Amino acid sequence: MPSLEIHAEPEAISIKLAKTAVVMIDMQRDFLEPGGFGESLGNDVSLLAAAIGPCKALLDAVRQQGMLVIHTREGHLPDMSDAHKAKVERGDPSVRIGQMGPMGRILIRGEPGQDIIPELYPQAGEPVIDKPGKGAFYATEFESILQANGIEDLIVCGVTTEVCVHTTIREANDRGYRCIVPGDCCGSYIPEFHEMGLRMIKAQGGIFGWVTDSQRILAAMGG
Ligand code: TIU
Repeated sequence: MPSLEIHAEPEAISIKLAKTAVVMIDMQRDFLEPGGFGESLGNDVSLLAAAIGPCKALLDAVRQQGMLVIHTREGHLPDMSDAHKAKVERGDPSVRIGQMGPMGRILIRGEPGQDIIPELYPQAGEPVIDKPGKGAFYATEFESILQANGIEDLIVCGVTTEVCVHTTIREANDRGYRCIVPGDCCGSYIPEFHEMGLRMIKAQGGIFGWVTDSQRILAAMGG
């Protein structure tokens, strides 16, 4: 597989396709559709819809290149033994984690709401990481999959920019992975946090990583 030079801020970055994974963070019905966890927290979930099209275009292109695609889903075991009290009892949501909503029990593995939206559904063979926390590395097999595949760099997409995407990028950065973030493939319920989240990644010489967009990645692939 070839290398690619991707235009990005704070500077262009060269990646080897065979050593780069595309990570789709938590593109789940619980965050993107009404009646799920995101809405229970008081959010307007329609704000995340803009990321779906760019993610789909990127997925189509990287699958054609044969790149490794990994999906994550935030969620807990049905007995909630992996859900900290501090998380479950947080705030004043309309429906708490584990309680029944229109898409099944909120943020519980195996429930319809916890699954990935149909538009971005994983293809056969693509790893799906169920994670109890905000970051993809905490209490999951994510890093062992990266290591087994010789992955050095990550293209990180998903929701929400300043929560699970940022936590994963910070975890990855500390473990030596270079993170490239197409901003239009991410989204937040709080638009200014999306903007600031992207600025935080690329500031100070790229303190957490590189910020680009789906068009610049597709252009680098010749598409
Ligand atoms: N609430 C919020 O913005 N996000 C989360 O709770 N999880 C993820 O970001 N996936």
